[in-house]
Amino acid sequence: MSSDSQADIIRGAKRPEWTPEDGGAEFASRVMNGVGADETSAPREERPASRRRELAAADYVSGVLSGDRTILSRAITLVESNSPVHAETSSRVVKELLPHAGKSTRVGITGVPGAGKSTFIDTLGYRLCEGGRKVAVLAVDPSSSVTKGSILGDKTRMERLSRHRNAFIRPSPSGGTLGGVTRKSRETMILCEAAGYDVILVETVGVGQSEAAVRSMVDFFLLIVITGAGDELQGIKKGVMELADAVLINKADGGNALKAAATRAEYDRILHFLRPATDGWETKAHICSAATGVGIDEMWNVIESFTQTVKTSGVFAERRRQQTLSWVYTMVEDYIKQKFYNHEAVARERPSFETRVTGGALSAAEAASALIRLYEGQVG
Ligand SMILES: Nc1nc2c(ncn2[C@@H]2O[C@H](COP(=O)(O)OP(=O)(O)OP(=O)(O)O)[C@@H](O)[C@H]2O)c(=O)[nH]1
Ligand SMILES: [Mg+2]
Repeated sequence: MSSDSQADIIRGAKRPEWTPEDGGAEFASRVMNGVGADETSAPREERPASRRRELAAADYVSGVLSGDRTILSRAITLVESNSPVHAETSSRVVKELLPHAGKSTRVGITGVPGAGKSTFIDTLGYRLCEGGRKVAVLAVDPSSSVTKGSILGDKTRMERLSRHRNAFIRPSPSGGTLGGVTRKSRETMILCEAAGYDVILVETVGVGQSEAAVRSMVDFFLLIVITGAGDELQGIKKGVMELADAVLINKADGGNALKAAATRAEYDRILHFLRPATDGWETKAHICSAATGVGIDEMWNVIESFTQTVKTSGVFAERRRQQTLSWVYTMVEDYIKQKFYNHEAVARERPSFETRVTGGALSAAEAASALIRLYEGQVG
């Protein structure tokens, strides 16, 4: 690849022509396109056999365990696949890797667009990698089937981290419902852990719906905000604040530094009245600049101190148990939802029901029960 086109890619102006597995050695970790919906249903064996030999479950397992990032990428592509052809191998791989997973610190990061989530991940992740940790970055974006590969633009923001040999960056899987995306992200997390990544940073990309999903798969949930109290503060839903184990006021640099201190006090006041997200842990506000690096180490110290506290109290293990259970039901719900919306009669009749409901001819409850009757095959 010429250095020109590489620069284009880094600026986000151009998509790389390589796929995760074929990526050049110039990138220690590869920011890859998500698996597109069509790509998933048209599996990879369509590629020339010489380039893409099918791997058996055992090859995936041993490759991931040995930390082979090419195999790890392929294993993730496998678990992200919606194709029934891959389902069996995929579930065998996950099952065999499960006992080797679970030892990382899982951190979810949310915040309004532009708050600096990606920049924070770049700065923190790079420091952790330099300190000898292995960092995997995932994104959860339920809308990514539309804005496919949106994290690619984040390459600009995670440029330093993406080049570090201890880092692995994986964009949001695309296609399907939030439940489906959550399943894929959880399984991706397990594969990364089995490959030796000991810090998993998950960025929520979609606004509004992915917070709870990400909260349900991480140990520590961080809300990144920017300076300015009052109106801006009100813009953040109380519900999201209640999920957070820390609020981080970013961009505390230049003329913003003083304002950040005031914002922090304001958040602390509000947090004081909210129910903490984690038993035995008080959610507090902190300050950093992801751009200059001020406050980043302190934030990591908070995360470590959190982990220690909840491990000692047993809250950590209990949360992970609950998360595993909720994972089961997320998958069940996802399955049922998909069946419902893919049901022929339901799909055919939905537009007409929607017109009648919005036009006032039917109540919402009537439309719902009629659709359910259709689904259950009862006429009338
Ligand atoms: N001054 C300053 N700018 C920052 C800081 N952190 C991020 N930025 C800038 O803020 C903009 C948004 O940063 P991102 O890291 O992309 O924010 P994000 O929250 O990931 O945004 P989305 O992924 O679009 O939701 C970029 O122009 C960054 O350079 C900071 O600490 N200080
Ligand atoms: Mg971002």
